Amino acid sequence: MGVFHPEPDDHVPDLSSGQVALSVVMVGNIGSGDFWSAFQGSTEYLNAVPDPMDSWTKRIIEPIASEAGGEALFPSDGPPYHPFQKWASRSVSLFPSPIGLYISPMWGTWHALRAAIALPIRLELPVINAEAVNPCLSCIEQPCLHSCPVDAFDVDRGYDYLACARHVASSDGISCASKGCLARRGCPIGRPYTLNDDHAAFHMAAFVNARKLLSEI
Ligand code: B12
Ligand code: SF4
Ligand code: SF4
Repeated sequence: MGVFHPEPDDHVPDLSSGQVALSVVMVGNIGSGDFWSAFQGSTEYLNAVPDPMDSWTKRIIEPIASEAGGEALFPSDGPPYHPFQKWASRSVSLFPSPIGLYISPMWGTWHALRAAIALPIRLELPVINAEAVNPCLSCIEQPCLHSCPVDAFDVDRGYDYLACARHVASSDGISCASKGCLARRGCPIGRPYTLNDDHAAFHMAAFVNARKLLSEI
């Protein structure tokens, strides 16, 4: 997705060799497209191993990172988790939205972050669009905040993920479970990049089945 040069408040760890990370390459997917079809062909998906997308990503990215003399970090490493959304916004035009997800003026919230490759060399940075602005600033109606059937988003309280998970797991939550979050789908930005139904349902099932969450809902 992009590259950035870490500053101390990015909290990028040193490599295990002790070298300082001078560049970080962010790896992610936008929408479903080739990413989803490639994943569906992976042994991890076909054999239904636990956390198949994370396992597949690690198998593919780790050798690429080490061949480049670097080290791969993953969004699921933790807790504590690495601040992947902040890292991504340092490398490409992404902005916080009122529903916690980061948004691009081009593809809306329809990206996911898969890995970060920390390198001990200073890469030249690609040009990013410095004129890009957060689309939420000119979004008067903010449909994302009014589309959730259980009002899981509250500007003061934040995101009530338990209320969300209960709804998604219930018979009333079929739309969210099979096509993805209604609040996310309510956003007018980047609609052509909306996840396809299989892909959306895969992530919603993973969210509802998250081991820790299961004990709470
Ligand atoms: C923990 C976590 C969750 C927890 C959130 C717990 C909470 N307190 O709210 C749970 C399991 C509920 C969750 C759910 C989802 N998450 Co999440 N999550 C993470 C994770 C692993 C760590 C976040 C963190 O602690 N960051 C570090 C701290 C320092 O930063 P922070 O800004 O304070 O982090 C807060 C927010 O990130 C927030 N958060 C995390 N996910 C979500 C989702 C929503 C909708 C909201 C409002 C807030 C939120 O919770 C964090 C702690 O308060 C990140 C990956 C990563 N390493 O960043 C993904 C991540 C933020 N999640 C992501 C996504 C897409 C989702 C889902 C939408 C997945 C799905 N099903 O499709 C769901 C939401 C369900 C829905 N309504 O659709 C993406 C966001 C991409 C983007 N466009 O910004 C990330 C970056 C993962 C990825 N691989 O790309 N998530
Ligand atoms: S609906 Fe409007 S406020 Fe909400 S995420 Fe989309 S652009 Fe931002
Ligand atoms: S998945 Fe459904 S219940 Fe959860 S926040 Fe989105 S719209 Fe609300």
